This record gives sequence, C-alpha cells and structure tokens, in this order.
Amino acid sequence: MSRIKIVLAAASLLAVSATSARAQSTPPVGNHPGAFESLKAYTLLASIDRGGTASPPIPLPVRESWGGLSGEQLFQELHKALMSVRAAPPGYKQAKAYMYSKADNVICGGGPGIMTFYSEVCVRGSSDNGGDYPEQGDQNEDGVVDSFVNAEHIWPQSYFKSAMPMVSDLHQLAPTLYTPNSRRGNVRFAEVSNASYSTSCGSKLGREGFEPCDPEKGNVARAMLYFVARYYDKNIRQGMNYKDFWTSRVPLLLKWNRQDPPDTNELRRNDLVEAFQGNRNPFIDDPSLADRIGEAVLEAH
Ligand SMILES: [Ca+2]
Ligand SMILES: [Ca+2]
Repeated sequence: MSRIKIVLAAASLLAVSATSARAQSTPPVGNHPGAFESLKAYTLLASIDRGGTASPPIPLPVRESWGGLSGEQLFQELHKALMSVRAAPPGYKQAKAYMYSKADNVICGGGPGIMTFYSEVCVRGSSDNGGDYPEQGDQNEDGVVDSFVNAEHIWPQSYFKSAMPMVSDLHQLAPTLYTPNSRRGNVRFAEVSNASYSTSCGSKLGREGFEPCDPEKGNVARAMLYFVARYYDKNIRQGMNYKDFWTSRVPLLLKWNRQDPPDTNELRRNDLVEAFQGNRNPFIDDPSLADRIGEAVLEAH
C-alpha cells in the first residue's frame, strides 16, 4: 500500500471513529488487512488526546505488511528490516535525554511527567535529565525514597558490554526509578511466587527472577523480541547463560505478548522512537508477528 493510501486510510478511520474512540480502551489488533491502519488511527488519536491540542499528523512511512510470511523466513525479513537504519545512531546521552523529555514524557498527575517503568507511578517534570525527577515520598511503596530516574536496559547492558548501538536503542530502554532498576539488575524475567522485593504496581523480584507488573508484561516481551530479532547475530550473550536468560523464557514472553497487547501509550512511543532513531518495533505494530514466527524459531535464536 502506498504512503498516500495509508495516510488516507488512517485519516478516514480517524474521521469515522473520532467520536467513539475515547470510549474504547483497547486498540484493535490482529493480522487482518487494515489492522495497521487502525493502529495508526489510534496512535494519532492518542497524540491528540495527550497533547491537549490537535497537532499535524506525522507523515507515515511505507510499511511492510509481512503478509503471508511465518517462521524463520519472517524472522529473517524482520532482522533485515531492523538493521537498515541510519548509519550513525544517536549516542546514549542523547537517547536518554530524548526518552525523559519526549518519548516517555506524558501528561500524568495533572502535568508533564514520566510514568516510571516497573512502578507505574508518575514523577512530574519535563527535563531531559533523569536527575530532575525525584520520587515524592515513597510513591511506589518499595521502602525507598529515590532521588532520581534512570534508564533500564530491558536486555541488560552488561550482556553486550554497553556497546553501541544496543546501549542507546530506545526500543529496549525504559525510564525507571533507581531502586527497581537496580533490584532487577540483570536477572531473567519470570513469574515470581514469593517476592523479596516489590513495587506498588506488582513488579516482583524473587528466587525465579524478576516479574514486571501486569500492564508492562507485553511491553517487556515486545522489547525482548525486538532486541533478539535485531541483534541476535551480535555479541549480546557475554557472561550469561543464554538458555536460562532467553531460550527458556520464550514461552512466557509469548504469553505476556498476548496477555498485554499494545495500548495507546506504547503505540505513541513507537512513533516517537522512530522519529528519533529511524526504526520501529514491528512487534508493537503487529502483535501477531511473535506467534507467527513461533516458539521454536525464536528459541533457536
Ligand atoms: Ca520508592
Ligand atoms: Ca502494556
């Protein structure tokens, strides 16, 4: 489908659904024809809602539909598409500044702020420096009053020795209060039965690993899927047990991807990250891609 057709399709959906969209909380997803246009329409509505005023829509680049592909072939097509981005990726400092002030800056608590990952509490501010976002009291009820927000690498940076471009890839970064970030450390994701540490939204650390709270489970899964699809042939397994950290986790991540589909914030963020670093996370655009690649193929990477 041409760019013009996509824009027109999104615009007509906007016109048709504008009056009813606010009543709906979940965007339509799936691999039926037109799913992508529907997602884009919701994304545009989200940016209008959150900004308070209607801003001109970002021009929509041509997208691949990946129609008909599955398994290893689909995985490799995604890999190729994700690797063809700008020659000079943004540096880590720039990426964090953009994340705090733009990609993850939303209207929360009555003004601009960051909805912190692993806690789901709003820390007010609009600065590009994580040090300017102190927790107000113990907002996330983890027993610590944190004085700043920093960047969580969902695929821990120690496993790729903080190398570029992985370290600054915003599709796998998230703004977190300092303590939940350090408690997650570099442990694997898991379902936790007895928590030794927890936050108010239900993120937990335990013997099994680290469990993000329910509204973040799909976000974590799609960030992990993106990371492996893009970087599986890079040096991302240093000093770790890959079977323990990735292979054994694939069924759980696929479940989390289905359980928590992309919401308007995640769609909005995908657009903003693309505007900054030049590529999207296709697992957010089409959540059916993960199951179409399938457990066995993902485990083999
Ligand atoms: Ca706290
Ligand atoms: Ca979510």
